[in-house]
Formats: sequence, structure tokens, C-alpha cells
Amino acid sequence: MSDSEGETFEKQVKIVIVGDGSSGKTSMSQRFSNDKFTPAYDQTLGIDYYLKRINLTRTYNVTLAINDIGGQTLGGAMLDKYIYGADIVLLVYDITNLQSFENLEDWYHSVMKYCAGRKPLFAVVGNKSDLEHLRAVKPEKHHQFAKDRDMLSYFVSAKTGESVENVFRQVTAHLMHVVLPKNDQDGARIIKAPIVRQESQNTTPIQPTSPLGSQSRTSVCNLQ
Ligand SMILES: Nc1nc2c(ncn2[C@@H]2O[C@H](COP(=O)(O)OP(=O)(O)OP(=O)(O)O)[C@@H](O)[C@H]2O)c(=O)[nH]1
Ligand SMILES: [Mg+2]
Repeated sequence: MSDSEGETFEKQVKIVIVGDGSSGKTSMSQRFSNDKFTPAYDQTLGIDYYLKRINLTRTYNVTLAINDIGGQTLGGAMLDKYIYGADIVLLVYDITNLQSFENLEDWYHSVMKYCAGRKPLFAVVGNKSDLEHLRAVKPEKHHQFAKDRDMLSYFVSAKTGESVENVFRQVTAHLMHVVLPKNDQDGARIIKAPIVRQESQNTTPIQPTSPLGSQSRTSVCNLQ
């Protein structure tokens, strides 16, 4: 593949987000795809889908197919189908909830069991970094977990939006062996940001293309 003049490349990447209930997987997905945050907890039953097309570089456009998996599916019969074909897996926990961090081990092994020899790119994501004063998981533990399993690692806040977009851009760039411009890399640093309330944008519902069972529930798809 060459970067010859004027040529652009279109790719599709499947991202699966797993982790305990209430860790913030849906909030991360919604922040990234619609730039919105909902304080009320609405448990994901099965799986939700989001689509977002990003310009990774001037020559790479990537459509991210985000599979937001409900925390209750760990050990369930559908997990293998949800994970099938994943290019990237985000293991999300809540930094104020130690159990959600400890359970990442189970999530990791469950995902690996269903990957059938095709190991996706993994990243561990500590969410709710706006609640630093309630932190229950030491950053060293987070970093050691990632290092021991050769994973990328991030801290984000779906509430403030801090680093959420960077996670999606950077994991995609890593997967595709694309070097992001310097300002993209800089964006990975934790930056305190005010909470901005935005009116939700119009979304166009799109049917999922994955063959899924009847217990799945699809809500939001947002193609940008
Ligand atoms: N303070 C704070 N609250 C957050 C953040 N992210 C999510 N929450 C809240 O945490 C609760 C759970 O968030 P969800 O995104 O629904 O969690 P989930 O991981 O999708 O949960 P399941 O669907 O049950 O697997 C909600 O009340 C969110 O508003 C965050 O970054 N900071
Ligand atoms: Mg959810």
C-alpha cells in the first residue's frame, strides 16, 4: 500500500469494549460517538453498537465499529459471538471500584478464550478519572497489569471527555501501524477540562451487520 498523491484508504475496525457493569463502557462509547454524557445509569442488556468514521491521518479514513458489551454478559452464552472478529479490545474499569479492576483478569481470560488464536490488540482503560479523590486503584497496579500483558494503557473520564477520543485514535493507530502527528500524541496526556453540556445531535439509525442472537438489543448508531 502506498501513500501516493491524493489517494485515501478506507478501513473498518471492530472495537469491543468489555468490563464490569457500571464501569463506564456505554458512557465512553457515547462520549466518543455523540460527545454526550448521561449521568443516569442505564444498564446495557446484551450489546449496543456505535459507528464512527474518523480521519486518522490525511490518507487514512477509518470506520470504527464499536461493540459496547453489557457487564452482565461475563460468563454468558453470547460473549463469544460478541467478541468474534475483534481487532481491538478495551478492558474498562472504574478507578473508584477495586473489584472492577480485579475482575479485568476474568474479562481478559474470557476474551482470550474466544479469540481462537487471533489475538486482538488490548488496552486497559481506567475510567472516571474526574473522581480522583475517590480513587481505589493505585496507578502502579494499573500500569503493572498492562505491562505484564503487553497492553496499551490509558486513564479517561467519560464525564469530562478527558482523553476519550485519544484512546480510540491511538489504539486504532497502533493496530494499523500508523504514526499519528505530534499533536495527536500530545493529546494523550491528561488534561483537566470543564464539563460542557451539549445538545444531542441528530442521529441516523443504522442496522447492525453482525449476525447476532435475539437477546441482543441495539440502540444507537451514529455515522459521522
Ligand atoms: N463521575 C463519572 N461517572 C461516570 C463516568 N463514566 C460513567 N459514569 C457513570 O457511571 C454509571 C455507569 O456508566 P455506564 O456507562 O452505563 O456503565 P457501563 O459500563 O456501560 O455499565 P453496563 O452497561 O451495566 O455494563 C452511569 O451513572 C454514568 O453516568 C465518568 O467518567 N465519571
Ligand atoms: Mg453499558
